Amino acid sequence: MSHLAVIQTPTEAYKLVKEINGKYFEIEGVKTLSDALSQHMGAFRKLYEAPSNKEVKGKLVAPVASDSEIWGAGVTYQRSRDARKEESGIPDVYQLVYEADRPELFFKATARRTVGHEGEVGIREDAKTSVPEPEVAIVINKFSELIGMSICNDMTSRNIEGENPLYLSQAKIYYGSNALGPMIRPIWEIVDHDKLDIYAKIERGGSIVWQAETSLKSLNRSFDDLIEYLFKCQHFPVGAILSTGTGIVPPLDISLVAGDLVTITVDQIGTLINKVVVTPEDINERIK
Ligand code: DO4
Ligand code: MG
Repeated sequence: MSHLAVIQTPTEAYKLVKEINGKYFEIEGVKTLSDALSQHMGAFRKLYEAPSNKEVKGKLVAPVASDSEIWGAGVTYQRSRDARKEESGIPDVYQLVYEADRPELFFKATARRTVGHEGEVGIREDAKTSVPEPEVAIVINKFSELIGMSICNDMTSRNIEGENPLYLSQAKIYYGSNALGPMIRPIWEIVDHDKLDIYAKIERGGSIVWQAETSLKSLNRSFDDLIEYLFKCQHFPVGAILSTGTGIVPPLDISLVAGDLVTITVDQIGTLINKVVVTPEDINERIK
């Protein structure tokens, strides 16, 4: 078993390596995830699978390159549709998009806005209720080929989106709102990649306050369909990462608080764990 991992070394912020049993190895001719996603899958796979004994040391970070884009798909599971209808003052838009040919696709994050495994995810200080969205992320190259799969926590300020769907970007994109990782499993190593099980839990003070599971079998869209729409009238010179939507949503009385631990496990892909902190309204003043 192997993964595409991104590590931080003293000289490279986002170095792409091949992970085997916790050790990282150089991929000859490929420095970053963007290098990998700028070539056809066949060509990249050859480089990835070529034996390498050049071990590299570094700190595991989110599996992105400095110029990566992370997008989200929404209302792709029945549970997500029902939860949005329940929380929203304008429920019809969710029913309509669930049934429409065109999926909901939105811009979610850049590399700078993404934390990796064991990084801190934020809840907006000005939100009343915040939830994790445990999702499978697919990694797509420039030629719209599916290269691998990872795990995304599409953190969401629930009451802000619920107040008005036009507030979606504020509910979804803020400091600490995206976690991705721990690594990317190459698609050619995954068995039945469209049937994987997904588990999530929130722990508070050592106790589980919410847990749920679903399966990609309940995804209402195919990956091919999502990729086709994402690439319509768009150019992704360094590929893209698409989080495919959540099939598990906590009930309305569960909201994240600082100190919570969110764990998301996807079969064959891995386990992403993140601690929750508050993103202060004046974060811009605090980060100099
Ligand atoms: O419609 C709003 C966003 C939905 C979403 O992020 C999801 O279903 O996962
Ligand atoms: Mg989502």
